[in-house]
Amino acid sequence: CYSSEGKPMKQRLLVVANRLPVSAFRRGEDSWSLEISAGGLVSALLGVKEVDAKWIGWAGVNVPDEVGQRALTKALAEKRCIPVFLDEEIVHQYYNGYCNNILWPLFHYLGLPQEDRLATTRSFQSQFDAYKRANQMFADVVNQHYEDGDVVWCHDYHLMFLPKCLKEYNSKMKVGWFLHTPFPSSEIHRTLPSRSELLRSVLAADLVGFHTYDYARHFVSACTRILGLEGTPEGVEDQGKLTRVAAFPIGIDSDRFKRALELPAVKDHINELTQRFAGRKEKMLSFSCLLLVMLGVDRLDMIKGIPQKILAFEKFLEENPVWRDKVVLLQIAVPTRTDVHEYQKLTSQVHEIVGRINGRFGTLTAVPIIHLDRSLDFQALCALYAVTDVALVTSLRDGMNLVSYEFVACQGAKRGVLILSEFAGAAQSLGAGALLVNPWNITEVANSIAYALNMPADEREKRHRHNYAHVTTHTAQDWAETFVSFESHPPTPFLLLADF
Ligand code: ADQ
Repeated sequence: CYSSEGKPMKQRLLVVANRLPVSAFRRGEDSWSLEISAGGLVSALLGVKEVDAKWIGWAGVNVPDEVGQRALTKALAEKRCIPVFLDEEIVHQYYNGYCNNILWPLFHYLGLPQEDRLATTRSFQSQFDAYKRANQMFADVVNQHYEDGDVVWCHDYHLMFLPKCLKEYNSKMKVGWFLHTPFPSSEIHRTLPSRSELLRSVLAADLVGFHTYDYARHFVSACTRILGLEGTPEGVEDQGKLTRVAAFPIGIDSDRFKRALELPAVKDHINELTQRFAGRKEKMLSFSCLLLVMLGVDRLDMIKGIPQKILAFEKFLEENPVWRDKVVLLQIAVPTRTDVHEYQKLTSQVHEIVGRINGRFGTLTAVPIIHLDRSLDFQALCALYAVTDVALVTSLRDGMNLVSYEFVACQGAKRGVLILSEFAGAAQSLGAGALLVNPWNITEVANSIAYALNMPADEREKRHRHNYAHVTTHTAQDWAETFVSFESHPPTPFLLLADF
């Protein structure tokens, strides 16, 4: 595209996600304050060159009145954001219901909560109708702002119905869809009552992306087995129309972490943490550092396997008495979906297990587990990653898991060990450097903790070097750029028919 002066024009990109990258707080009838939430997706898109991106999504607040809606729209425009207004009822049915109660557990192989299963079955249809209505509302807003030549990039399981709605508005619109969670085996997907409608809606997109080849293959298998369509090396074909399917593993903005470690405030944090655990100093085996900290940083969600991780740590303490007062597990868990019964139960369960283990192995001066139900600011998080000796990422399933990447990015000096679930997408990229574990097998995880703590320095160095090279060369910016420029530079087809 060229401007009237003959200069190349930036490609316009409309990013559509359930949530905008800002939180809105109402200060008066027509006044709002906004707080940017700097997530992976935001920094990924900030780094994409030659693209002029705008965000479309829900601001996370109910704004029933027109005055408030107009004022919020204006305030958001300055941040290049465009709101979709959803009322409380639709949020309840679409977001809490269909997205978080049905698709999220299903895509992570967790099924539905036993006691809610029948209730969910009964309310399924009304929640799916709300899901479609909400997706149509997103499509209406995209359509109002779309200009010829724009690329529309839809994100995640909340918006699987969106590609179809958009193509109904304009079949020439260029539409991509990316899933941040795993796409499960077709045997799991086929249990979903709306299985075919969702697949067909996604297939309306021109390009469909996943974090790993396995998820992409599962998706293609679901289309061939459930819809009877043809899988090709490039994707899925339906009556001559090809939807390209490919793997686009996400990364992080590793430079942001490197820069943070140079900040005086982060260095102060690191010193504070080092002193905080000074009482546990002990020169152990291969570690030249004196502080033995194991770290878990997760959203407090069933998929993250927090209870399993803590039970594995208990097993490790049980079987390795020599380490009992020399190692501490810091588990930082940000509460999410706190109004949902299952999540409240998870929180109590974690508190109960931590209390029991601390009672069992703690002393008057120290406890083996420090568990915090809270979020940490970016600088504190970087400092924690930097002082950690062993990171424990034991998700039961995870689309990718960026915490494992962030830990590696902050370990320049320390060469700490990453223990990583084989069920996290990250296992495919960091598998050669990490110790891979089955998070359901607490004996295996406990043995890996012991192995990590005793690992010779040269092995730690080798493993770290592998992971660090990957994290710093496969960044969030590369991820976004590859997806957006896919049409002009498609990579080698990866799906061989023999694979499915
Ligand atoms: P999430 O499930 O949120 O993302 P993850 O990829 O680990 O999982 O990202 C979590 C982010 O939240 C990280 O940037 C981390 O630093 C931050 N975070 C977590 N706990 C925190 C705490 N206590 N304090 C402060 N920050 C905290 C979904 C999918 C993932 C996929 C991403 C991106 O579930 O599998 O990797 O999207 O596609």
